[in-house]
Amino acid sequence: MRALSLKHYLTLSAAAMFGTAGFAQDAIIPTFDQIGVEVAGYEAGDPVMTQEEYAAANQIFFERCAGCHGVLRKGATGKPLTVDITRDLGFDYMHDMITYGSPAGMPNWGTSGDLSEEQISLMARYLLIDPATPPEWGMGQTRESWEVLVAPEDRPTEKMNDIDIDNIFSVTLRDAGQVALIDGSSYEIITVLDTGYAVHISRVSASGRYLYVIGRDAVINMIDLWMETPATVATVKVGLEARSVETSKYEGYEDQYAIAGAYWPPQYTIMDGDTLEPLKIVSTRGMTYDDQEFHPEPRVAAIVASHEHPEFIVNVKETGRVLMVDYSDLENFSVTSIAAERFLHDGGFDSTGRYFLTAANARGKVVVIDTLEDELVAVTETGGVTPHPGRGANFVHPVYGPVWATSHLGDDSIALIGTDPVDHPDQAWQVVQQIYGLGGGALFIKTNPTSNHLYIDAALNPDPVISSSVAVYNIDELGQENPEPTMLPLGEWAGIEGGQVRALQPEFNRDGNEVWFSMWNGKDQESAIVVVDDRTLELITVIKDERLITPTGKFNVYNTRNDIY
Ligand code: DHE
Repeated sequence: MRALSLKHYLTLSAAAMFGTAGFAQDAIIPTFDQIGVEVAGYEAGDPVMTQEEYAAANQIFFERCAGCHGVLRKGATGKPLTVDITRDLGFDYMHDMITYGSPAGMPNWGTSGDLSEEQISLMARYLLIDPATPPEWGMGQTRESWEVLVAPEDRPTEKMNDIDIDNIFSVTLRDAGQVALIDGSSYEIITVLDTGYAVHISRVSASGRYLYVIGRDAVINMIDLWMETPATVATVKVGLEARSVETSKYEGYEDQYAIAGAYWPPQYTIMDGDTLEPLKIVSTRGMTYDDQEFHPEPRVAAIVASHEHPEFIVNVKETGRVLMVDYSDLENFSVTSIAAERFLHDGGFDSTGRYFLTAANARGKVVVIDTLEDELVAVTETGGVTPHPGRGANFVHPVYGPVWATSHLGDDSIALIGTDPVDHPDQAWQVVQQIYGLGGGALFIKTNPTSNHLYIDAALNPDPVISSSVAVYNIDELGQENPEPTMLPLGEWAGIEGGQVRALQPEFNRDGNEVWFSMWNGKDQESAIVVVDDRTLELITVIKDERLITPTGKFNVYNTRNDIY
């Protein structure tokens, strides 16, 4: 059953990324005897597939498989699928694996009806031939894609609206290729803006004026919140597939630079913070941190902006390196490469903003980086399966002092990790307590400095009651033996008919007294946003609007720009 929910998570890399993006569809297709594999129904001299089948298989692979296995199939969250492995495993093994899935998280594409028998046979054959390499995306293409819609000199010199900008929520409308800006005070949609495909995250400039959003297709929109109605003032495409964007936050460099990380090509791009003009592109290809073998596809995962130095902190997934990218001199450019752990994914700061805690998710660990000293402090086993913190949650534990928490995609455990090496040195970077949410499939966890509550979703749980509910712990009760969470039945409160609603990503308002949840449903079904009173845990309102198509991530301007979570 868990496979179903994982599939929901992974069926995301869109056609927009590669399928029609200039990807070389013609390939030299070997015959079955050339690859040394027998497949019933085919002669030894038959090609493994036709050119048309190859094009169709490329599309399916990028849409369904690349997020986990990697474009070059070197493996990350999913197993490696290079031909030395797949030819040994053989056609029948892969056919069965694609059909039935595995308890380790491989979705059951066949028995779920997502792929037809014909498509499964095609994909099992496709895996027997070398992966297609999508095109590179260098400065030429990046500059060509760059567009300034409103030049800095034509933008307002003061705020032209009476919106409380700090309390705007930027909400991803995933399958619509849009973001909605919602006023956190009136719950009204201020505007809906077209963006790249399936915006992954929103980040805010240090001043709070500009909002940057990045689609999976690596298109960035820079939105000016001072305009009468906030609108896009610049766009650029930094690759074919991407997940992260951030802006310079260090004193003296506020709003000066933006950075985006790409999954393909594996690289990051530093841009002018006012116009998105691309200034520098740096490849992340290189050696894995441990066995020091070359990796051709080390994807850029989370990026945060240091408060201690003029640096971006860049997670490189496959090589397991955290890069401290110094943006103070882009000509004489320097990067400190910290050997950490493989499969770095998401993460956030501790409450002081000095330490960056990030999940090496496929290794079940959290890596801690000291951003003042630019060094690795700890690699901590979380005790759960596939930690997935989002940016995590910081609070003061009644017994152990300051902690940072992560939930897990693969089980219901929540790890609380001590973050105070000065007053609680024995607990620092250790799991001090494990508590439990509603079930596996948890993606995000959140609290706020003004709150006594810790919220944990279970958005990918296969049970619709659990996936549409959240667990809430009273922080001051965490010192008791076996503390129990309260379950909030958000799905019931939202009153949505049809589909499997997933309550996703708690996000606080500016004042920290309300918490918002996306009620994420299918593209053709009703979705909503549920707003809960943090102090009473009662429903405040349900935001419904036909424009709210597949809302996923939500980012409150104030909390996002100040790293409050
Ligand atoms: Fe995310 C954050 C990658 C699937 C919603 N996601 C991130 C980050 C990365 C990432 C690297 C951290 C960015 C940062 O902080 O700079 N996500 C991936 C994937 O590779 C993956 C597993 C598969 C894929 O093909 O994309 C994936 N993510 C999803 C989803 O299915 C989600 C639930 C819905 C959606 O909109 O696509 C989803 N991811 C999010 C959200 C965040 C995120 C809401 C930001 C959380 C935060 O609070 O900062």
